[in-house]
Amino acid sequence: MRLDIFSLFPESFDWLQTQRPVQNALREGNELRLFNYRDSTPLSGRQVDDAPYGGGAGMVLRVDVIDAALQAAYGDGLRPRIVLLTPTGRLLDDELADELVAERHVALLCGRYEGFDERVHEHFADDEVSIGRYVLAGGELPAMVVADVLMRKLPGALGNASSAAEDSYSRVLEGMPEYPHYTRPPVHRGWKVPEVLLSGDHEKVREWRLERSRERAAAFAEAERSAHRDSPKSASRTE
Ligand code: 6GU
Repeated sequence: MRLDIFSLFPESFDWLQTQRPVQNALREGNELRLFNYRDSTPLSGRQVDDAPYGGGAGMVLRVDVIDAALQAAYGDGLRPRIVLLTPTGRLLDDELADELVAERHVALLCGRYEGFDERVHEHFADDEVSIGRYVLAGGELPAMVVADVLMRKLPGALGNASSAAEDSYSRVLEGMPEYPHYTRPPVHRGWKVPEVLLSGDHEKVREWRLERSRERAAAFAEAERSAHRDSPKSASRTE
């Protein structure tokens, strides 16, 4: 796939590009490109933002600046699936990641300041994605999260032996968390590795792991139910 990231701080993605799964994915023919809104802005002094109409704190990324960035990157040609990173977007999960990684070409647009002019949402965004219900200073960290989760799903990204297909929350695990892992030493401070893992009985190991995944899934579900019960939103409900 081809992944394009638009940001005011493209250099913040340097670290991401040193990561092994990303490097593997790129070697397999995938592409990661970075764009700086300032490089294509039609405004003088590399300006990209402006004060909000109607007043208020903060600055807003201008729609003409976003338009120019997309125009500079794609011209009038085929546009990628355009994903805005915004704290109010659709929550990122494994299902959304699978949906995005199936695309041939995706663009992630990072916001800063108070966000994008609303017309960017209306006229350019195919999707709006959030990585959680809290507000970060900008879309760069979320874009790295999205890029990481997408890249590791690409064939060859994790090396020969492993695959993201069996990760926690994947379809293979029926959306369940992964089972626990152990390695040497077999005993540390009296803390033992479960006997079955040392037994060499592959069928028993498989059953044990599935059972642990189910246990964790049940514990997760219970934790979510209790979080929901205790949330201020559900307190006002009569159900
Ligand atoms: Cl995508 N952006 C910002 N600024 N904050 C966030 C977020 C995105 N997702 C969660 N918090």
